[in-house]
Parts: sequence; structure tokens; C-alpha cells
Amino acid sequence: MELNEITITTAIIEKYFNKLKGALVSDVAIVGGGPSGLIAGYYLSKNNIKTVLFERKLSIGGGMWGGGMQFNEIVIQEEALPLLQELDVTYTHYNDTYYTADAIECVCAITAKAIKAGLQIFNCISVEDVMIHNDRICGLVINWSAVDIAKLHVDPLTVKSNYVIDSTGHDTEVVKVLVKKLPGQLNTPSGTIEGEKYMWADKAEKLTLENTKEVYHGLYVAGMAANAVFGAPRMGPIFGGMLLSGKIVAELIIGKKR
Ligand code: 48H
Repeated sequence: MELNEITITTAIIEKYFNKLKGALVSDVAIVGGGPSGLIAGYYLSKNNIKTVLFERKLSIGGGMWGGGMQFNEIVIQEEALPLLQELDVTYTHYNDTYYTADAIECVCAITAKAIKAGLQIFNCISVEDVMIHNDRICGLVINWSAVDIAKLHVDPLTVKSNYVIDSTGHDTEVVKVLVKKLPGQLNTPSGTIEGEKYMWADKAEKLTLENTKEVYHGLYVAGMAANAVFGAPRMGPIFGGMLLSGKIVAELIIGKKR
């Protein structure tokens, strides 16, 4: 049969808009498709919690693709190995409690598992604001990233969600908006973003897990965003903390829903 360009176009438009319509109301909306957001999406979806993820860029994976300084290998400590096993990521022992994995395989394997578990991922969409009703975050304001890049004056649209995870990494973009709109109301010692600190891998990895929590009613931070919000150090290209943080935030929300 001869291929028809209009059928191809119609198929894409119809299927995409059905996906987008299905994502307008969700249990959990994740902002940022780096390691922590993808892992959170995997565990939430696996537990039958309707979860959508918005990623600004064309590609998901955040800072994981480039390993350290574009050497595409990542280091993972022993504590995170069960996660790699569950996600079918190949890893090798380096020494002591250090393991390494191919950064590309990591992104691809985690993403594939998350999508198969039911996570709906929307790339090329940026979150630019939050919806708050009765002192609780209840949705996100989204727009095409291309609109943002081109600085076009185009109004955004809104999605509704019971919980939001800010996994936007160093920039803590969702929390930043919240702090701007509602000064002093963040659940941190200063009531605002404490700011990411210097490099100290050991301390940073431990604190990432502690800092993964709810910072405003319905809004959670995970991954590097958790450390930036709570004023903890950075850790460089070791990814166990990012992966475990994604699992912890999923468990916190699953616990709330029980
Ligand atoms: C939609 C957005 C928006 C927005 C940003 O940076 P990430 O990889 O995040 P984490 O926390 O899962 O992992 C951090 C890790 O990659 C890292 O940088 C480490 C370990 N650094 C240590 C160090 O010392 O430097 O991913 C965040 C994602 C990115 O893909 C962004 O494009 C996306 O969030 N994003 N998506 N709307 N407003 N802002």
C-alpha cells in the first residue's frame, strides 16, 4: 500500500493529543527528567499512581548523559546497587564500595523501565509556574520550551495534580517560582531557598537522601534540587544519591496516599 503523508500526520496529532489530554489531571506531576525524576516516575507508576513527567529539553536524562566532564561513565556507590539490578543496568565493580556504569545505558534503561511501568513523559515542555489553591500546590503551568526559547508572548496552559515533584536539578525551578510568589513559606530553616554549597561528595550524597522531602503542601524536592533548596553541598558525578532520592520521594508520596 502506498504511504499517505496525511495519514502519518493525522496519526501523530491524534495520538499525541490523546496522551496530552490524558495527562491534564494526574496524581503526581514530576518536573525534570534527570535521574531523580525518572526514578521517581518509575516507582510511582509501578505502584499504579498516575504520574506524568515534563521535561524542558528534547532529551530526557538531565545531567547523566555526560558522566563527569563528558566522560560518559558514572560512579555509583554500593547502597544504590539494588536499584541498578531492578532496572537491569549493567555495572562493574571498581574498588571498595565503588561501582561504575555506562551513562548512556543508565539513561536508556531507566527511561525504558519507567515508560513500561506507565510513566507518561512529555519532552519539549517547560514548567513556568505553579497552581495553588487553598495553600496547597495543585497543578503546574506549562508551555512549549520553544515558546520560551524564542521569547514569544504566548500564554501557557495548566495541568492539575495532587502532588508535584521538583526534580529540576541545580536550578530548583519549581521551588524558585513558589518562593517568588509566596515569600517565606518554604519548609526550610530560612523559609526560602538556602542555596547549593561547595563540593563535598560524601556529605552531599548522605544529605541528598535527608533533604528529599515535602517543602510546601503537596510540593516535594528530589535529587540535586533537594540539596540546593536545603543548602547542602554538591557531589560531582556520583549518582547513587540521585537514584535513591528518586525512590525516596516516590515512597513518601505512596505513603501519603495509603
Ligand atoms: C521542565 C525542567 C525545568 C522546567 C529544568 O539536573 P538533572 O539531571 O537533575 P537530578 O537532580 O535528577 O540530577 C542531578 C545530576 O544530573 C547532577 O547534575 C549532579 C549529580 N550534579 C552534581 C554536581 O556536583 O554538579 O535534571 C534536571 C532536568 C533537566 O533535564 C532539565 O532540562 C529539566 O530538569 N528542567 N524541565 N521545566 N522548568 N527546569
